[in-house]
Amino acid sequence: MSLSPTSIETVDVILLDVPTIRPHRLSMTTMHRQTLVLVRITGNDGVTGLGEATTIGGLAYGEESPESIKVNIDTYMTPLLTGKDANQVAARMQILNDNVQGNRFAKCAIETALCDALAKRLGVPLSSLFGGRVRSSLPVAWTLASGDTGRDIEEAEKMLSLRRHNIFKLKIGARAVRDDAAHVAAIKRAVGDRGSVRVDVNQAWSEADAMLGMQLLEQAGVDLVEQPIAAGNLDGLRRLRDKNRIPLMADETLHGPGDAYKVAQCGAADVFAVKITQSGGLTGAQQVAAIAAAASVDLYGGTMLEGAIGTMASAQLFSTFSQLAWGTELFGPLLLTEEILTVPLRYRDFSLELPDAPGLGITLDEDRVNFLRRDRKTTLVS
Ligand code: MUC
Ligand code: MG
Repeated sequence: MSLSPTSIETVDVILLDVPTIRPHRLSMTTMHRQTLVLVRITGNDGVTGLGEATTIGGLAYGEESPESIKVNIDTYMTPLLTGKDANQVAARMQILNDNVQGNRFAKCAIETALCDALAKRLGVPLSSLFGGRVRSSLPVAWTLASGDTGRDIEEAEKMLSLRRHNIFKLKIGARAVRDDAAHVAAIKRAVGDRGSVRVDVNQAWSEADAMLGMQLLEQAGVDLVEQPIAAGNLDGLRRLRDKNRIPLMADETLHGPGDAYKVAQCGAADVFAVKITQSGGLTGAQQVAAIAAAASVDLYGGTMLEGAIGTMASAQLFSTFSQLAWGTELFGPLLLTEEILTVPLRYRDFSLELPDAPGLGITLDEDRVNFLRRDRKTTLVS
């Protein structure tokens, strides 16, 4: 089947401010709300593709903020896209990469929106553009990050009884190592063999802290330690791996295939947390997975706590990975108080199910989106 060229007419970026269901504490920030960055690209055939460039905590986590993503797309990327063929996704991304340094999250949202629209025009799920699915549902972890041990245990019990999650990732690193280890050990004792307990330190430890922390966590029965030390310290990550049995996962260290290659070559991680945004898009994330496969590194499907669009875009790609040994953490929409889809994503039996409809397979609830958008007041007035 051949597609006739479709000219890109509009690229819209909107910010939605959505409260979280409880404070979400990471070592570098505490979130009370999430700012979803949504991108819509519409062609002259009237087909619209959706993408998302959401990050965590303004500039606390990554180098792009919601506001910088919007201004950079509006000012620099949209003029490179409008009037060009929407169906030549690789050509569109090449022009962006030739003219715009960095800005991986923004590029991810644009690539996702172009792929969503192309898959809709072809009448296939987005996963078909990346080789097709090898699984129709994905295991989904839940992050325990209330900051309170008792509350975290209650939350884990609730998730187990709902059969929503049996993999728990604990956010640590803000407290002293021994205090954090005691908090994790109490949760692991409560969960027992009913679930997997893992930790994410978000770079907060020194190498010496990490050496102690990983030993205490291994004794506590923790299955995986994510990004214990600074993103750029590959030698340190390798030394930690050499001296500990507990598997080590790289997250902030990975910004696309170039980093994945270096980490694999240095032997700095047992597992890659693949994120579509940090990888600069779906193609970059697919390349990270290919490097992992070539280097016998395990995979985990990561999140930037995106809403439904970024979560489903990630799920569509991760469904094509031949191995996904550590599952995913695609729970972002469940952390938010507001639903922005006409039909919510389907979480059940500890997994997220993939829809069969074309493209991302989701439909935005435009009334809710309009209600939540940051510029609503100006929109109403103008
Ligand atoms: C991260 O560092 O992995 C993923 C889950 C969560 O709670 O935070 C994110 C970011
Ligand atoms: Mg992480």
